[in-house]
Amino acid sequence: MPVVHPPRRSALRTAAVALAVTAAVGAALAIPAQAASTLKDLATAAGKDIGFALDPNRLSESAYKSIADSEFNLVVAENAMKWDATEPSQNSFSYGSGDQVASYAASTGKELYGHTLVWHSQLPGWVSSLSGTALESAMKNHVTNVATHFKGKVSSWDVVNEAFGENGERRSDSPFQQKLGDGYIETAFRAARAADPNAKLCINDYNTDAVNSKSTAIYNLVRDFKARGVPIDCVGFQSHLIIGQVPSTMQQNLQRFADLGVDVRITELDIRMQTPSDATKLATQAADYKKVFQICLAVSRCQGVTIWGITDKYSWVPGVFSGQGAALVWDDGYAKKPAYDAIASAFGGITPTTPPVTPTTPPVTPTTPPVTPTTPPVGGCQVTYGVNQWNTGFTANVVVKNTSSTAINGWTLTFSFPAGQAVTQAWSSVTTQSGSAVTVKNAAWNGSIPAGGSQQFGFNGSHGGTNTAPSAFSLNGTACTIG
Ligand code: 9MR
Repeated sequence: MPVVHPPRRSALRTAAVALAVTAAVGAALAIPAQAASTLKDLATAAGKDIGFALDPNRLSESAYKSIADSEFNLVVAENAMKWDATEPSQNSFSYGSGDQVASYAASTGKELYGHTLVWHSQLPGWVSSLSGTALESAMKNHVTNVATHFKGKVSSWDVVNEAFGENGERRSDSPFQQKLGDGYIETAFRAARAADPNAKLCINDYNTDAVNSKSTAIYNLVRDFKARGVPIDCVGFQSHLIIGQVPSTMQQNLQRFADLGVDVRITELDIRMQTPSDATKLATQAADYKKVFQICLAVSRCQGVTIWGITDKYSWVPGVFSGQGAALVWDDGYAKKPAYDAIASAFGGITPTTPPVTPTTPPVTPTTPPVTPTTPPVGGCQVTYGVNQWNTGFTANVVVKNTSSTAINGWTLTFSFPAGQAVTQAWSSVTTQSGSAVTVKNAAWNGSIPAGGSQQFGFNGSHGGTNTAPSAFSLNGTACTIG
């Protein structure tokens, strides 16, 4: 009976690290012991990722490291896994900085997001000088090597970044587009799947947050890939925004992608303003940050929000948009801006389930199963089983809703696979399988389901060509309806 541990986020380890570091930061900054939960605690309790773009060279700065450690459950390399860093000359791979990011993720219990395999920018000159099969082979070789190197560490990859132009046409200044034509995206996704079948594969872009020509072009690409069985699991919306301009159609946009059967994620959030900042602009920015988080919370397939850095001091914005900046959540001196509390309030009503920690709390290993205090009978439940599949594999996203009038504290969901499917890797749960019978217990942090509320988990699985969905689910022994 394979025992499947949650790979995306080891909740207990994360909680232990978070709380220990929170205490340390609190001491360093003289925050009272009963200081509010960190953003990481809040996001984790809500079942969402909260990420940041890391420059590993900044970890030697104690304020940077303290915030990085305590406020985020996901990390992405701001630059360290890009082509110019990982393959500066042909077939000569250098993973020094990327490995630093991966080690940081592992040592702090954070999910590691991969950015990015194929992009026209930060691309060494030797790549753009190739064409035809030489370029295609070099692209496949790059994808294969990098995805293989980080296999088992990176949960999701931005396989292709910024492939589209503003009017929905393919970007014309990409050597891949110019020399390989439209098919290069599919080639890259197939190579990534072959190299790391368990990583989720995403396409990522900017100015796609609203329903517009560019996002519709990506929507059409995803729909086409799904129809033809080309592997794709997720879509990233960079969300490099300007204060006062969170698109009114953003939630609708994310939802329409989710309805195609892919996960969605805000991948590079920052919200810039004309500098200098003032109280009014910062208040607008705070409200905008809150809106973006609320949108992700409202779309069940939205995996989370990644902020493109920590401090305004190191943001890319002023270097590119002259006279603009102050786009992040911590200012140049690492003070929290109003956006911090606004993000926390977006998670309002979600109480972190992490227990209070004492200095003597022993370290918790990632393999420790969650403690399920009680599993009272459930009055009613609904299960929504969403699947995204390819030849012999699939990713399932399962939402468990408590339709009764009493809260559930600790849950076990059982179901049977009808067609020989097997779970290979699960997250946000502890999942076991015996024959066709699957038992899913809540993770430590998602055991509570308020009346009318829901929790979700997911897993990767294999199938033999037929992937019929389970026909019945029981929650704590009670049969659920299927949503
Ligand atoms: O933040 C990154 C900055 O340090 C780099 O100089 C820049 C080079 O292109 O890339 C920045 O990150 C970009 C990301 O990789 C893709 N989306 C846009 C981001 C901001 O430019």
